[in-house]
Amino acid sequence: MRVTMILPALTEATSPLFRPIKYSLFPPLGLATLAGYLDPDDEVTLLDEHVERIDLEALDTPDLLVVQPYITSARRSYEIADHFRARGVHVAMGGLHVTSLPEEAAAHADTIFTGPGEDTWPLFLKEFRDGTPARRYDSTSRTLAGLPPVRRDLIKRHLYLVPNSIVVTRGCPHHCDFCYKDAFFEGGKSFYTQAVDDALAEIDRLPGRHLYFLDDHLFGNRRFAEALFDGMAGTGRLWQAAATVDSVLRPGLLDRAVEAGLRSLFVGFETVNDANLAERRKKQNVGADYAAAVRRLHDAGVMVNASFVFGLDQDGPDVFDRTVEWAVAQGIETATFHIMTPYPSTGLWKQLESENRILHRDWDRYDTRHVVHEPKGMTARQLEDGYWRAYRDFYRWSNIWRGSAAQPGAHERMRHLAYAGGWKKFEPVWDLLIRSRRVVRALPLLERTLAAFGGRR
Ligand code: B12
Ligand code: SF4
Repeated sequence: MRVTMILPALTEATSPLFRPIKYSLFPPLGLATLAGYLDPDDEVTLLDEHVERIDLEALDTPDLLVVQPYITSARRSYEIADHFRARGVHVAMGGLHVTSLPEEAAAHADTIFTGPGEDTWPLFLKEFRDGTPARRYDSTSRTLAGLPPVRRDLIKRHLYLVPNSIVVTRGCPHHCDFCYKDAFFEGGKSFYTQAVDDALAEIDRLPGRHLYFLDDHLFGNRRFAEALFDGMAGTGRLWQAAATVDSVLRPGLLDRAVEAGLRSLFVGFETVNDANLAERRKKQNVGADYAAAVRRLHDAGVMVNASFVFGLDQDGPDVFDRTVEWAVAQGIETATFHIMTPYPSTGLWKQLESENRILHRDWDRYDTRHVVHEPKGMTARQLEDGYWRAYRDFYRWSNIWRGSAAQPGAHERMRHLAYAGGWKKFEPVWDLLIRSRRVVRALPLLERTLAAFGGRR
């Protein structure tokens, strides 16, 4: 059987003028995971539009086309799907956006899948080969036991800065109401892990030193995380991951992660306004000492990538300056800002829709950089302008210097300058690397920065 798998991209990621490095960070792990279930004699092509041009007319006609739309690439995904269906190809579509809006997706696919694919995808493959594929498969049984190895041989490693991305858990134990998670995992478990040995075996298959765990909350299951970190200790890996404020503050776990090679952590602080947290059901952050969490990470030699959301209902026009000021004063190395974006079928979406505050359904603009809802404490204009100002202010050289001065020692100050400066200030250099199609050449530099400056001295 001939199978083509496509991860379509939003327009910005394919722009000939400027391509932000973030689109060349990670390979299409979801599709490479699904490819693991195909037979060895199936012919598979895996295409990622974020890093390669896809000329639909020039592509061969496969027996099966697999498309994974995110909300921001939904329009392009449907265009690709329609094109292949017109050529008589069976189109299978699944993932986050399909799960949010199955009826919308079903108009462009022969078969749709809701939820994670590990249970439904193998069943579909069997039925497809038998000539009896269903129109829709809903995932209910959730396990990562017996997961076939991810087909990393299909990934064009040289096109990515972080080819070694990996996920060893699915979902998260929390229930923030703006998050994709509860809707995506509805109908079954919403947080589960691989067996520790399987996760360690998957890690072993990855070449080089650097890893990026894309798990929503790598520290979410303490027993699993401890065993994983113990298994990784002494292997010389350097890695980055995401976890919550409360898990960082819990004694013990962070130290084991650092021993195992953790060098930078993505933390969802979300807001400096406590009143927002309860409203958005981010209960694990309520009353948490954010400053203590940053201190603890810095003391352990871990850099912080802080994530913040603007435009929550308790935010006024002062939120941008307050957030940037707080982040700079803590010496946070990198920050990601987002405009609050209600994804269809989340709790937040349902609330705003019932209040008639959803401005439009142009999914292209649901990219967390455009205002798509009617804010409460400011105008949409103030929100969008404030968002861009926050990025400019946070990454100003004067603030990078100030941030570095807040670090505990000279070593950390150097690291701060190298990492924060390198990340945002050299975007044109990243752009050049992307164009030369050799992004992976920057990986040793990232590894050296993490190795030289990270960890406990
Ligand atoms: C890595 C990542 C990125 C990377 C690269 C994505 C990539 N190459 O795949 C980058 C940095 C480019 C990125 C960018 C963005 N991202 Co992003 N990203 C993620 C992240 C952290 C991990 C994705 C991943 O690899 N998961 C692991 C794999 C194994 O799971 P999976 O891809 O979902 O695939 C499984 C299932 O979905 C299903 N499945 C998927 N497709 C199909 C198809 C079929 C036929 C079947 C059967 C099953 C199936 O089976 C797979 C195996 O279980 C997720 C968070 C998350 N936990 O998913 C956010 C996430 C996907 N991103 C999100 C967003 C909003 C964005 C941005 C708009 C953010 C921004 N402001 O820039 C951009 C634009 C994305 C775009 N191109 O349109 C949202 C999506 C919301 C939505 N409803 O679509 C998420 C969920 C984060 C969040 N919490 O809000 N992102
Ligand atoms: S902690 Fe993060 S991943 Fe978990 S539900 Fe909240 S936003 Fe989603």
